[in-house]
This record gives sequence, C-alpha cells and structure tokens, in this order.
Amino acid sequence: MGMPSTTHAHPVDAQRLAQEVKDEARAAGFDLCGITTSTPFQEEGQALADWVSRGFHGEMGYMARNSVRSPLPESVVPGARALVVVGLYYGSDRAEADGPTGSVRSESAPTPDTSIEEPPADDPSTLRGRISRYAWGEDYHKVMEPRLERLASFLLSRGATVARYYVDTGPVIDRAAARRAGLGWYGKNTLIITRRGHGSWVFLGEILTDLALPPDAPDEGDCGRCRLCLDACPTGAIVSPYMVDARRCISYLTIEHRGPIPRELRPAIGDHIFGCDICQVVCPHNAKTVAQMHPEFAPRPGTGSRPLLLPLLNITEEEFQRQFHGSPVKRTRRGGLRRNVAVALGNLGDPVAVPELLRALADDGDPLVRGHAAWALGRIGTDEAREGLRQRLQCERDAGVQEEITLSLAGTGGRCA
Ligand code: B12
Ligand code: SF4
Ligand code: SF4
Repeated sequence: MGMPSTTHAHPVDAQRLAQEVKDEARAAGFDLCGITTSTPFQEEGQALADWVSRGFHGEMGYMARNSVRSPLPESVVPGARALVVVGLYYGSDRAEADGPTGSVRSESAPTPDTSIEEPPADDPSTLRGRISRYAWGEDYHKVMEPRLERLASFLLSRGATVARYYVDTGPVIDRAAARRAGLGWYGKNTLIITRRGHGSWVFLGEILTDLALPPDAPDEGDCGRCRLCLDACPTGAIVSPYMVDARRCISYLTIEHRGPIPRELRPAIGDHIFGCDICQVVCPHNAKTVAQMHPEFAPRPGTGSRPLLLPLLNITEEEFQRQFHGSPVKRTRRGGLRRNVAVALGNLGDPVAVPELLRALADDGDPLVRGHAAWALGRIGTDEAREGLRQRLQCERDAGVQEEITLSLAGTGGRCA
C-alpha cells in the first residue's frame, strides 16, 4: 500500500480523463486497466464471508480480518469514488524443460520456457522440483508498486486529492474489483480470466481515488460447461465452481502454511515446491495467450522454473537469502522450502535421494525438515531408507519427528491416498 502526497486540480472532461488514465497505465508498464465505482462489493463480500466461515482460509488470519472491510472500498478510503484496476501479465513465451506435471491433462498448453538449462549429461542428479510461474522471476509486489505509484501520481496531477494503491495485501478484493472494472471474469478455478490474450496469467492491483471517473462495463464472461480445472486439481481444492478450500490447495500448503503439511495431502503435491499452476495450465483460455512477456518475470538464472532438489535440501540460510533475494520464494522461508523439497523428493521416489535425506534426518537442526525427510524416506521405501529410519528412531528426541519415523516405518507414507 502507498499514498503519494502531491495534490493538483485540473478538471477535464471525464471520458477523456479516463482514457488518459488508461494510456498512463500502459505507459507505466501495465497490460490492462479498467475503472469501476467504489460502491460495495455485496455479492463478493458475502462469498468471502462464507468462505471464511467455512474455515477455507486456514491460517491466513488476515483474510478473516479483511473480510469485514473488503466489501466497502469507501470505508477504506473515505470519499473514494472510483477504483482504477490494473493487470500485469506474467506469462512466459519460453519452453519448460520437461513439460507439465503428470497430473496435468494432455489438452493443456503450458507456456513454453526454453530458458531452463538441461542438466549436463554427467550430472548424477536430475531430480527437479517445480516453481509456479508467478514466482519464476521478481516479486510482483516490487514490480507493480513503482508503476502504481506513478499512476497514482498521475491521478493526483489530474485533480484527485487521494489515490491509494494496493496490490494483493490490501483490504480490497482484487478479483472482485477486476471483474467489475471489465478486466476479466471469474473462472471456476476462481482466477480472473482476461479477454485480451493474457489468459489468467495476470497480477492484479488497484488504486482507490476520489477522482470522478466513468466506470467500464463489468465482464460478464463465464466458463460455460467446462470443468477441466476442477477435475485436474490433484488435491480436490476446488470444492465447487468458484470456491477454493485453501487448506487443500498446493499453493497454500507450500507457501502460506507453516508447520507440517498434512500427511494425507503430501502425495498429491507431486514435485511442486512453491505454488501450483495446474488449474491454470489446463484452462483452455490460457492456451491462447499471445502477449509479450515481461523480462522481470522470466525464470531467474541459477534457479529457473525447475530447480535441482538436492542442492535446495542442503541450502544454508545465507545461500537461501542470496539465491532468493527479491524472489517471491522467500515467503516460504528456508525451513518451509526445505520441507517442500523433502516432500517432492519423497514423491519422485528416486533412491538416489536417500543418502541426502538420511543426512537431513540425522543432522538437520529443524524438526520440520527432519520430519518431512522421514516421510520421504518412508515413501521411497528402499532397505537403506528403512534401516536409516530405524537407526534414527533410537536417538531422535523430538516427539513429532519420532511420530513421522514410526508412521513411515509402518508404511503409512500416503501411497494409498
Ligand atoms: C488468499 C489468496 C490466495 C489463497 C486462497 C485462494 C482463493 N481462491 O481464495 C491461496 C494461498 C490458496 C492462493 C493461491 C493462488 N493465488 Co492468490 N490470492 C489470495 C488473495 C490475497 C485473496 C483472495 C481472496 O479474496 N480469497 C477469498 C475467496 C472467497 O475469494 P475468491 O476466491 O476470489 O472468490 C470470489 C468468487 O467466489 C466470487 N464469487 C462468489 N460467488 C460467485 C458466483 C459466481 C457465478 C461468480 C462468477 C463469482 C462468484 O466472489 C468471491 C470473492 O471475490 C488475493 C489478493 C487479493 N487481495 O485479492 C490473491 C490472488 C487471488 N492470488 C493470485 C494468484 C496468482 C494465485 C495463484 C495462481 C498462485 C500460484 N500459482 O500458486 C494461486 C491460485 C490458486 C487458486 N485456484 O485460487 C492472484 C490472482 C490473479 C488472477 N488472475 O485472478 C491474486 C489476485 C493476487 C494478485 N494481486 O494478483 N491465493
Ligand atoms: S493451484 Fe493447484 S492445488 Fe490449488 S486449486 Fe489450483 S490446481 Fe488445485
Ligand atoms: S478450466 Fe474451464 S472451468 Fe476452469 S477456469 Fe478454465 S474455462 Fe473455467
């Protein structure tokens, strides 16, 4: 959130002003811009309250707190009259190294990513995880905020006395604002799907202002009878059209959730170590994206979109800070990322990972990582893995890790889930 302080008054014709705002949004680097009124988002506010009352927000306490204020932009910024909503494309025109996850349907058309280097032929480890597209490059908050700042200053220079911007973290429901400002419609996966060749690969943000701007028509598009995303979601997180139970969503489990990942959900996480794109990759509207990619969102050198897992299992705090400086991946913290890496190694099931997992189980100072390494070893299930688990059980002091080891040895690593 931010608020430039300069104020100038230059009343001009409202329609022309709206066009100037959109031109400025484009000049600032946004792909999409629409305008809506600041009237309450009644229907979406009710849906948000229902979502919270069903506990679908999990540990995201800020969602429960925001559900009170979100439907009412005017209570956030008194005197607000309009919302200027922007979209920034983060898709990529480069090929992925080895295609989408196994659970992704064949009709999916992942945006290719040729920037990923194949491992050298003599590399003993080809075990790779998967980072979701929104996190391949720079943190979108950092990319969007200066652009929103510029657009907010423009509104102030055209007569606004207030122009407060938000991206993601604010009390405005970004998607509700985007739909009503005509940027796109709600897909059944709950993402906003645009009509301008960007599919759902867009970040959203908005500026609340007291400038009188004529609203655009809401986007009334819909998915018709398609339900590809519901069927493809590996954890059943899209519990019904337009409703995601975050507690089951891989994105939530690998990014927002702290502590152990529920055992019964670990197998479905596959090789995802940060976020998930399955419900977008299968969407036919994402097969047709034609927009130019922004270089800020291209995969970062050295990490890419499919990083090698074993080096990440051992990453030090210093290396983690250096490798993920300015990246969204930092959000999961070092312990969370290594927890996710252990789960992915367990799911890949390759015995080549056993020595490193045993080392993590024996030496790692973080019980979260030890516990998930135990799970991974149980899931790989070779004699070496099981023997290592048995030995460790003799000296492990943490009750949670002891339980993980015992369950792994009992063979309840979740293969049947
Ligand atoms: C909390 C959150 C999450 C949670 C919960 C997701 C969820 N679906 O609610 C988790 C951590 C799981 C998550 C995951 C992801 N997120 Co997120 N997330 C948010 C956040 C902060 C709030 C979303 C929210 O309000 N959820 C509450 C529920 C109730 O809202 P909703 O899902 O939008 O539901 C609406 C519909 O149900 C609608 N509705 C109700 N009834 C009906 C009936 C009909 C007929 C229709 C059409 C609609 C409708 O009204 C509801 C309220 O708006 C927003 C940023 C923001 N401040 O808005 C980003 C945001 C939604 N996330 C975003 C992204 C990119 C993702 C991921 C793709 C990241 C990734 N690759 O891992 C995944 C996608 C998973 C998914 N399928 O949603 C983008 C989405 C951009 C877009 N094009 O839509 C946002 C907008 C961030 C941003 N500023 O760009 N996210
Ligand atoms: S992001 Fe993945 S886990 Fe979450 S709803 Fe979409 S497909 Fe399901
Ligand atoms: S996959 Fe189908 S149902 Fe899901 S959002 Fe895309 S069009 Fe809608």
